[in-house]
Amino acid sequence: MIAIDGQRLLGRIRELGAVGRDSEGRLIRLAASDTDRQGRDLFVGWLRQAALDVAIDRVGNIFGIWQSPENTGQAPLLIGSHIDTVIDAGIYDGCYGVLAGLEVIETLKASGFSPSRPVAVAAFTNEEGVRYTPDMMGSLVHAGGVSAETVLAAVGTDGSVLGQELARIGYAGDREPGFLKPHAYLELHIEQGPVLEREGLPIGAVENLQGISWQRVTIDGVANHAGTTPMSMRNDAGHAAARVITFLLDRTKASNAPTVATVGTIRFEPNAINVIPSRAVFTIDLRDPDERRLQAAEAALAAYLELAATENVTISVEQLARFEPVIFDLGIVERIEAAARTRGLGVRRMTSGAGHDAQMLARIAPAAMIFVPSADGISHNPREHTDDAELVAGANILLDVAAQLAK
Ligand code: HGY
Ligand code: MN
Ligand code: MN
Ligand code: MN
Repeated sequence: MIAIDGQRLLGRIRELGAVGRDSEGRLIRLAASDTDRQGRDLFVGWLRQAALDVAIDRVGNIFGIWQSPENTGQAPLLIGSHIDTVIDAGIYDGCYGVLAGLEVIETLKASGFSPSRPVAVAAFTNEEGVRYTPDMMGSLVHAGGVSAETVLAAVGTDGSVLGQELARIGYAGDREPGFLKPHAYLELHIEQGPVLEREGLPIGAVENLQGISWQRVTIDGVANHAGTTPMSMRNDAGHAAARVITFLLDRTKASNAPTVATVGTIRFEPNAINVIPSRAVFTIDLRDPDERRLQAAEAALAAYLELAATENVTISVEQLARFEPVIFDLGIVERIEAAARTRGLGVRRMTSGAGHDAQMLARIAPAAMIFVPSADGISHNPREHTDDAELVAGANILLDVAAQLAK
């Protein structure tokens, strides 16, 4: 059985993981930032070294395509993920899947394998959604879920405009988004959760992915003096926010359902120790594998926001992203399981708690994901870790399934 060049893959993961460190050593490559450009430049350099055709579309999605005159008319097998990161990130989230995709292509090329169709690797723009919302943005455009114009006009948390930033960093490409219609899509990713490690399994065959609802809540009250204003006479945006957040998290925890709720950002205005907040702005990340349960959680939140608004404050909600749960292609899931067993690797089917580009590509092609374990289930954290042997094993499963789908 052919196998990937593990040292080359691991070396590239570490080399890309060193790009975009701030003065405190934190890894930050937010979409279309200068550090994102550095990561992109490194990746494109590797694509060119591998003699792949490089294509960049208008929203900055990068493709490395291995094609021959014999197969260039066929729909390609696409392997992808992302190389943008969250703030203070680990080095594996997204990058592992992109670099493993490149590694698989280089290994297949070197082995003399001649695919019946092109094989391409993609790094999609702004999967993380930290600077611009929604997340999985580049793959959503690729799948036709939103127009390039809408996305290029997106205003970031720093007031920047995505289209201008992509042009500034040299990644406003000329290809029309969606130009590459995949025959099938594969994504290899760290699990970012505790399941595989807890069960001592090296491979996850991901069969579905939970729905996601991102909202921004703005609560407006009246700034007043912290010392002179009786509690009964306050329009306290901070107190209302605290009540909504406590309700949401306590209710979700008490439900014992798979639903998860996160309030990851919050800010008060004027944000002074002795001023009753006039405004509170916070974001909500709600997820559930079941669409009905997700809708029920959204409805409960909406009802409570109505209630909170009676506390002399006004409340407005902006929906930042909303994606339904996704079921992946059973045929590919079965290939992943069979490939793992052939290599003597333990495997189980599982749900993805995290959002991924695969959930967008699943709209236009048969798609599935391969997971490898995350130490302590930690991710979106510099402690993110997966053992070298597990990283190589996952990439070999990607190789085997890719070879089958490209034959
Ligand atoms: O939020 C997510 O699940 C993804 O990592 N953007
Ligand atoms: Mn990711
Ligand atoms: Mn992520
Ligand atoms: Mn993700």
